[in-house]
Amino acid sequence: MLKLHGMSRSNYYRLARACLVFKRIPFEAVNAAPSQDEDYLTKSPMGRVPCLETDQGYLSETLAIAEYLDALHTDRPLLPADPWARGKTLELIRHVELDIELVARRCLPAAFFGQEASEELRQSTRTDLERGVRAVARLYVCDPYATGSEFNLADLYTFYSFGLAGAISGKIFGMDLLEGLPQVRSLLERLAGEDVIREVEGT
Ligand SMILES: N[C@@H](CCC(=O)N[C@@H](CS)C(=O)NCC(=O)O)C(=O)O
Repeated sequence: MLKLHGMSRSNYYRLARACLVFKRIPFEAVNAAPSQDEDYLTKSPMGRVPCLETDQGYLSETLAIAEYLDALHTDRPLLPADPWARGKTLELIRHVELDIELVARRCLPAAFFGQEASEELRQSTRTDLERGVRAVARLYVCDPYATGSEFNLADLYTFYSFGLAGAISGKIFGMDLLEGLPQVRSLLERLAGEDVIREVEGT
């Protein structure tokens, strides 16, 4: 049986967990924290969570895990089969991850762990976040789901990335990340009611 290593505090772990739940693939949850121990680095080379344990070995990186699960079980696809729709879905996912989530994360230690963030870091983070928001605003369809009529992996990335990025930007800049993205605000409300998210979030 597949084993998902990670901890529920991690938004990426919950995202990977949501992929398994959505696809109705049985798995065992293994509690693990990020670690630079040699043993853990053989499973996840940057020491991050989540990672997936399979009969063939370990797989890190949530997008790689999602694509693996989708190829392993073709029922209930996470990514569209149509090449264009798939490309557009992955394009949105990458921009959400690289230009929203990872940008906001620069200020995560200041937002949640009492560390200092210099004025320069705050400024560059805010500028880059605003640019990321303008970028994804051009890509979201939100009719009713992130990329159109079907729920897919972009919806899961939206839910799990915007939750964290919104919390960080609210705390550090007093900024409402969704102000320029009313369509995403409504989407997030809809997504919170999806069975898969309710199951993973325990709501
Ligand atoms: N790109 C990775 C990011 C995963 C990630 O950043 N996980 C965090 C927990 S939410 C972590 O393990 N951080 C520890 C670290 O970066 O050393 C993925 O898609 O899985």
